[in-house]
Amino acid sequence: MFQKVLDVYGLDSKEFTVEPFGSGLINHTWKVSNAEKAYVLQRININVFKSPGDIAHNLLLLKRHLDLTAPKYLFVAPIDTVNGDQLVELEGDFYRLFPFVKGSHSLDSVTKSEEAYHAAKQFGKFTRMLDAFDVKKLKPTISDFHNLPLRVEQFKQALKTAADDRLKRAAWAIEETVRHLDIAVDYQRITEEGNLTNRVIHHDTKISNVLLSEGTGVGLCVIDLDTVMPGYFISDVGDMMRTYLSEANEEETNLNRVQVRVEIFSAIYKGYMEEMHRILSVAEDKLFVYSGKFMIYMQALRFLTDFLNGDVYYKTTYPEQNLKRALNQIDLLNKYIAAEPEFNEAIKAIDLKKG
Ligand code: GN1
Ligand code: MG
Repeated sequence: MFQKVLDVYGLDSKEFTVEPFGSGLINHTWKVSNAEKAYVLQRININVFKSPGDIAHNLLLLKRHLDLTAPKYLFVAPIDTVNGDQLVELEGDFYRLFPFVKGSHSLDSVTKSEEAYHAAKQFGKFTRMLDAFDVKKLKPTISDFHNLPLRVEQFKQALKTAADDRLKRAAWAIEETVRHLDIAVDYQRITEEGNLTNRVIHHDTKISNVLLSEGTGVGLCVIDLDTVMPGYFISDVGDMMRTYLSEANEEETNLNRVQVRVEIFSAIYKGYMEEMHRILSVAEDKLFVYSGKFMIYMQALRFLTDFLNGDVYYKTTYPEQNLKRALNQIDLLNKYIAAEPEFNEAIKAIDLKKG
């Protein structure tokens, strides 16, 4: 398979080492490298991304826009094949090849505030650089991806169809998820009031999706652009809260290790808002703290729904993994809510010189 795919790019697989790369739950990723050159090869999960062509379409439009408006901005778009395509179809699967950014590295977890700051700055910068781009031109690569009311509906549906033993094992998680339904009610109100603007949003802002300079640790760019599509800033900020505040991630089963670190919250706020505070409306600013609740809750719902559905969406390596992930996210949510007063104080202490 590797040879056939690399052929399309004019590369000889015999000259490269190919090894699994990264830790994504959806696509398959490999690093293709030798002493001189390095690439990242990815197979798109077409059960999730039903029209891979839409991803290529979006990235091409964004690349053209940035080539004109910000040629120095590092935008890691797929490499063209020898025929000038951005996507390769092979035996029903779809592949892309990316350049591996020299002198870069990525992290699997946030240990220091500066890491959160640089990452948040890169995600803020990404949306800011594309502020003048007509977001309506982008296709939703996964429809209703962060539509919280729809995720609630899918959860309710799963409750009706789940196997009895799964319902039993998930009883406490279900109770907690129902208890927090007000977060979805808030979302409905916020969107109905028209307080959120559609922007170019990344939708997967985990720390491993930012490349940092190997030498200085400064942010270089964001990667993993499959879910770049129209959306609300609360998705990107919320996913940073979800994945940076605790050093232990969603796989952690010892919930004592799940924490929310207020200094990391401040770093996310500072990094993101330094780029975005002139762009976000006052109504959007006020949703900064809400964004964490929104994303953590939605992820808890999604893991729990997948457990109830018999683990059909997320890759798993042991039987109750999706339930454990849901319990982790519920715990994180409860800790997040308890820390809200501290978050609000932290925001007040940061001076962004709004203007
Ligand atoms: C999936 O594959 P990965 O790890 O980039 C998921 C995200 C979830 C995340 C949870 C397309 O992302 O929405 O937040 O798992 N992506 C998709 O780890 O569903
Ligand atoms: Mg991803």
